[in-house]
Amino acid sequence: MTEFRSGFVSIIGSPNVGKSTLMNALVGQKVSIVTDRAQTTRNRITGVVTGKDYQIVFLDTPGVTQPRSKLGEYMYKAAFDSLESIEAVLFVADAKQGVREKDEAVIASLMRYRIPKIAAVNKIDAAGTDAVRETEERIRSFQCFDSVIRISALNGTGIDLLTEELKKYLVPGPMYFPEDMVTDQPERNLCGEIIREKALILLREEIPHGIGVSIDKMEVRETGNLVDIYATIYCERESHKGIIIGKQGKMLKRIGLEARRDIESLLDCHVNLQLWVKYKEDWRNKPAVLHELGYE
Ligand SMILES: Nc1nc2c(ncn2[C@@H]2O[C@H](COP(=O)(O)OP(=O)(O)OP(=O)(O)O)[C@@H](O)[C@H]2O)c(=O)[nH]1
Ligand SMILES: [Mg+2]
Repeated sequence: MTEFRSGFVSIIGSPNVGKSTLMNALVGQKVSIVTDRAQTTRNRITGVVTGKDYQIVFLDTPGVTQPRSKLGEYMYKAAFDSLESIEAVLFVADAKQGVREKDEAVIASLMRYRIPKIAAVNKIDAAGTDAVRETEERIRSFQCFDSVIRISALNGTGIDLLTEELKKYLVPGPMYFPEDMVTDQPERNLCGEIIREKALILLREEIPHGIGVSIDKMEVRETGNLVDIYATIYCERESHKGIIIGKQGKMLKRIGLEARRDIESLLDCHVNLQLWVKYKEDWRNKPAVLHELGYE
């Protein structure tokens, strides 16, 4: 019998390059939220892939940027702390954007860690051949990557190849999570993230970055197949409240409707979702609020 092999792989890169989309593709299920905006992921999110004789535990991390608030510092730390005691790091670049200064800064930071490094050149479906080649060549020129693989996290190109490559770095070890588990996030957190995703997608302008979601109560009704969820969307400016609620409450209703649909399929039951909006000045810099929203 072959020995069981396992290991942790951190997914690191600049904001918006497709790290969360990639983790969802690797896991085969949506465990991390995705939007077209930078700084969507705020926490380290675990995604688990289990095969007959192996298990890979992926850690999706917030895009690396210079922190501008206490929340930003927390996100930066979540990304780099994930590099402790792992088997490999998966660096992601966006072929459409190429290797920018900020991507180079991430690579430079990674070079300090003596762990195997794999690079994924993502979004090859949307970038021209020259852009893909240039991005790949530039990444190779750093000479710190064990391999560089072209992928499209969106349509699945190269995902199997990437998984095979990553399997090489697993070591004999335990099954860290039960084989049917795809993430260690409690349902409560997943629900909060789904609401945040819908709000980010539906709201434009400056507001989204200042949004936080707390699940205040989640209760199964005694009558059966129904869960009541009470959640609050926090914003950091008084004026944002009205925008999130919208004319005659339309925006909040839409956020609630779309979030409820996803939460129902996640929990596989009916959901009664009640959303509130509260203003908490500059909450991204307040340790107590950050703690309340799960950014510890
Ligand atoms: N065309 C194309 N778009 C992609 C691909 N992968 C991701 N995207 C898009 O890129 C955007 C950002 O994706 P995310 O997965 O949220 O990126 P991220 O790196 O996790 O972003 P942060 O969490 O903010 O750091 C979304 O609009 C995705 O749909 C891809 O392979 N091809
Ligand atoms: Mg992300």
